[in-house]
Amino acid sequence: MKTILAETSRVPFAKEVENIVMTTPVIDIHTHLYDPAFKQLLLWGIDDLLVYHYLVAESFRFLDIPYEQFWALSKPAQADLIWQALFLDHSPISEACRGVLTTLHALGLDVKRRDLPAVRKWFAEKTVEEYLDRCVELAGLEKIYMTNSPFDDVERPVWEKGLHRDDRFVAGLRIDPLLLSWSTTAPLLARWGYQVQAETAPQKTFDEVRRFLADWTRKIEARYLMVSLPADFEFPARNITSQLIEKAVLPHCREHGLPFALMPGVKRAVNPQLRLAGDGQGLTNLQALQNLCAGFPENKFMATVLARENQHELCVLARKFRNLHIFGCWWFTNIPHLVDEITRLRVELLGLSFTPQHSDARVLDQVIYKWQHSRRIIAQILVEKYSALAQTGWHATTPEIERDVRDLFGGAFERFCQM
Ligand code: RAT
Ligand code: ZN
Repeated sequence: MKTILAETSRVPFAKEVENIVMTTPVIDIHTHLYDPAFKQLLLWGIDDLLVYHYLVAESFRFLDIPYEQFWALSKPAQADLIWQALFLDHSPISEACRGVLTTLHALGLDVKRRDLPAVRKWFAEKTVEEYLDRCVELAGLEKIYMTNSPFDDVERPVWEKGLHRDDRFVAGLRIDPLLLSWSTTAPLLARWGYQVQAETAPQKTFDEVRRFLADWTRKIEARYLMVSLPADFEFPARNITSQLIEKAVLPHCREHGLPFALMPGVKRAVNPQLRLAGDGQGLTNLQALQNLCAGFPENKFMATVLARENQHELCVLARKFRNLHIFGCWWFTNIPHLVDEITRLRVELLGLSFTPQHSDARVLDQVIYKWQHSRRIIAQILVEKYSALAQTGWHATTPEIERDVRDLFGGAFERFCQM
């Protein structure tokens, strides 16, 4: 009798938690989407969904055409090949394939017909404005963080000319070329009027890099600075990356009260022939992150790591340093199995003081599936955790659960930024 009662009282409770998690608005703290003012930089629609680099990599497991021949094709022709290889010739059960179908289904399209031309026709009738509203609504987004690079030749002129901004989009200043390719970036900065020297780096160079960062922080109203880092990243180290971080990036972030987001663990261009799809991952020595958090307590750091094997260590680091905010299941870790594992690790070690997910969407429509899939897993974990509390006699109330979910979906992150 007791068990039956416990079971029946659990069902409405689980439903309520699920409902809160599925409907609480999300602040998506890292994407590759753009404010529509950037025109063609904001990708959307079925062909862009199909040529997503996650799917390109998967399709080459089956395709036997030379890489160059694939890249020479038009986008719809590439999409046709990927559709054939990954959706028609085999069942689309990988996470990235499933994502396309979750998205189409949520939009009300009949995926069982397997009718790509009909899907294309449906998209052709949409305008970007109405479609953006629809995606934001279906994904339940409150804000979308962009990845903004002054080093991108298409993006930079838009900022320089000035734009009327959509206030759903906020900026993150991405600085990979500055920190990782100094020898080619220094001449660029010099051309843009900053007095930097590529070979020797006197204090004046670091001051000028700070001036560059301040100019762009102001121009785009950046909320944080961000870099992805190779798996062998070390700090401190006798190299220009380390010096630039210590003498330019960190003082800049302190002065402007901005977090510095590090994303270590990527091995760029493991197979260059796959282009954007050719990056791999590796284990990082997180001592570097520890050194940063411990050595610069006045700075705020954000981190997400690519290797599964680094996830536990990252949680432990976050327990030690309140100037570290961990976020997202990044890229190859954004698969249900690892989202479940990593989110459990984090909840059990950190409670609610982290951000479980970001979408990393490159194509607008992807926010629909990335958030739907992640929300389901997060809901399941929270149901279990609140149920475990209930067994002690501690019943989380609806307002408490709503507060907790708001924290996980951007509240904790925004508080961290304001600290
Ligand atoms: O997840 C991705 O789409 C990757 O290509 C990367 O963009 C990664 O997220 C990054 O920000 O470097
Ligand atoms: Zn990214």
